[in-house]
Formats: sequence, C-alpha cells, structure tokens
Amino acid sequence: MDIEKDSKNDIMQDDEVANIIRRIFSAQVVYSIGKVVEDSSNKIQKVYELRCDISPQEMFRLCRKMKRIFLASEGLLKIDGNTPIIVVADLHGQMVHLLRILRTSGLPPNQRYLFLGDYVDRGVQGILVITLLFCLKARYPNHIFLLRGNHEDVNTTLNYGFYDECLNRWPSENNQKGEDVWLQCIEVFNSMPLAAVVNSKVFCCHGGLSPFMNSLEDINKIQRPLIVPAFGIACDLLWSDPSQADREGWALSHRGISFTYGHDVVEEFCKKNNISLVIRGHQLFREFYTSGYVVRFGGLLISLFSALNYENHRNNAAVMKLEFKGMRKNLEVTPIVFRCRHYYPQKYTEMIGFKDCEKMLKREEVKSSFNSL
Ligand SMILES: [Mn+2]
Repeated sequence: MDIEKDSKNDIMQDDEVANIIRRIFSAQVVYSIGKVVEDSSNKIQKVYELRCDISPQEMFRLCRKMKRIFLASEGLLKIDGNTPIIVVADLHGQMVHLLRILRTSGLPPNQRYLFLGDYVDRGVQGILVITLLFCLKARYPNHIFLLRGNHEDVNTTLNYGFYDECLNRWPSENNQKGEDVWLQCIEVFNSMPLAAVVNSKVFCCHGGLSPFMNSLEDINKIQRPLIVPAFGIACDLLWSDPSQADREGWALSHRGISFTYGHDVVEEFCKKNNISLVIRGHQLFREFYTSGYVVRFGGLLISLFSALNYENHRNNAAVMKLEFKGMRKNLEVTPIVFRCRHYYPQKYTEMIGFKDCEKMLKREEVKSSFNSL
C-alpha cells in the first residue's frame, strides 16, 4: 500500500473532527493536584492531565459518526499493507501517555496504528482518549484501527470509572447530560470490531482465543451492535487470558468469566488459521515492570500493556511495531518501551508540543477551519 496515495483516500472534509484534533494536540498538560494519590511508599503521586474541553454536542455528533464507521466494517478487521503498523494495548484513560505514544511513533497518515481496546476506566481521562482516537479514526480510516476491549462495555464502565468521569465532566441537573453522553459512547462501543488480522499473519484482539471459535470467519458472524455476552466467542475475545503456568488446554478463568488457554491451544489455532503470531493486551504481568510486554508459548503469543504506571504499579509500558520485510514479507516485531521512571513530572506545566499537528492537518487542505481560528 502506497501511503501517500492512501492518505488521499483518507481525507474526510470534516471540519469539526479536524478542529477537535487540533484542540487536543495544542492543549496544555498540567498536574492534577486535586487527584493526588498516595501509594504504598507514602510518596505523593501526581497525575498528568490534558486540559481540553469537549462539549456534549460534539460528543453526540462524533458518536453518531463513529457508530456508522464501525458498523460499516466487519467484526474481524483485515488489515493489509507493506507499511509498518504500531500495535497499542490497554490505555485506561491515560491521555497524556497516548499523546506520548503518538509523538514517539509518529502521527497518521505517516504511521498506522492498531489499538486493542480498554481505552476507558481506571485512569482519569477516558473521555479524551476515545475522543482523540475516534477523531483520528474518522479522519484516517485506513491508518487507525480500533478494537473493542472488555472495558468498552455498559457494566464495566459503570463500575470502573468511565460513567463517573462522564457525570463529573458534564455536571447537570439529575446528571442528565453526562449520562446521555455515556449512553451514546456505549452505543459506539457496542458497534466496535472485535478482532483483527494483519497481513493474514498476525491475529490481534483484546483478551484472546475462544473454545467456541472454529474458524476466523465465525467472528464476522457475530451481530453488532452487541452487548458483551457472559458466554461465547465475543465474550472470550474480550475476556480470556493465556494460562499462567504450563497448563495445557482450556480452563475456567480466575476472573469468573471466560477461560484461560494453554500453549497447545494457541499452537493449534495458529496452525489451523495459518497465523504466525497472536498479540493481545488485557493483563498486567510481573514481567511488565521491566519490559511492558511478555512473549509466551515459544514466541507464538505476545501480551502487551500500554498504560504506564497503571494504578500506581510503577510498571513500564510498551507498544509493538510490526513490519513485513522483503519479497517474502518476513514479519519483524520491534517493541517500543516506555519506562515509568523517565516520565516523572519535572515541572508544573509541560507542553507535549505537537509541532507536526499543523503540518499533518494542513497537508490535507482543511485550511478553512484553522485559518479562522
Ligand atoms: Mn482488559
């Protein structure tokens, strides 16, 4: 795929989306003094936040667009092309860290991204994370791919923070405004694709495999919009985990939902579907304190986690660069690790400084909206 030619096809003359992207990229990063957390060492942990306002009306319009965009694609995305693609796993409301990832790896349309879900909950800025990712998807549909995680769900968001974040961001009588936006977001979540295959070789989803999945095509048979069921393929794609020890086969998950799968299961899945690698997120392991990712099952499966210092765990985070090189399109996987200790706040304010943002948006001749600002 020629990236220049492709980017021309990507252009959507949508001034509102361009405007939101621009506002987010030029917003200021501040310490959230009000949300000081004390960790086990009793040191005060300050939280970075991006200061940027989004109106409920903007969210409603964005959600309507996204529902249409997600439902137009299949439940199993087939992503092809020779240009590299960056795989990003759990973000959990870490807006500033998302900007860091984009700045480090490059902005679309110069870089392609596949996100594995869990954009919201746990962290403080899930709304901005999905707002930016939705806008980038609307604008660069062939460069940004978004899968659903188990937190993109009505029950999970009620319990783990995203619902409250909506109420707090848009306070109103009876919490009506925040609740309306939350409901719109849930409808978008229900429409999101569940898994992806990159160049027919790399299978990606949030949680993992399912004992009910006989072929990859089964994923496309799942009807959307979909409330995540307590049982079945869609549930497992979002909730399952690889076995912890050397346990083979399928077992019930300690999570109380879905299953764990062993080395043999992954091997069989890969052989049957001609897949050389499975990449999934969903879990924080001991190994992530040093690396942000872990390779399992003789190199067939990578667990990836992209939220830094997740819930004060001081863990490192990683994203994976996939490249297909040479005539035979040999897969090359390069981790990009973000070390927790490198990102401790030094100053009271810090600009992320997206100098490329203007360039990126201008290249596509949406000057109208910027010149008027
Ligand atoms: Mn998860």
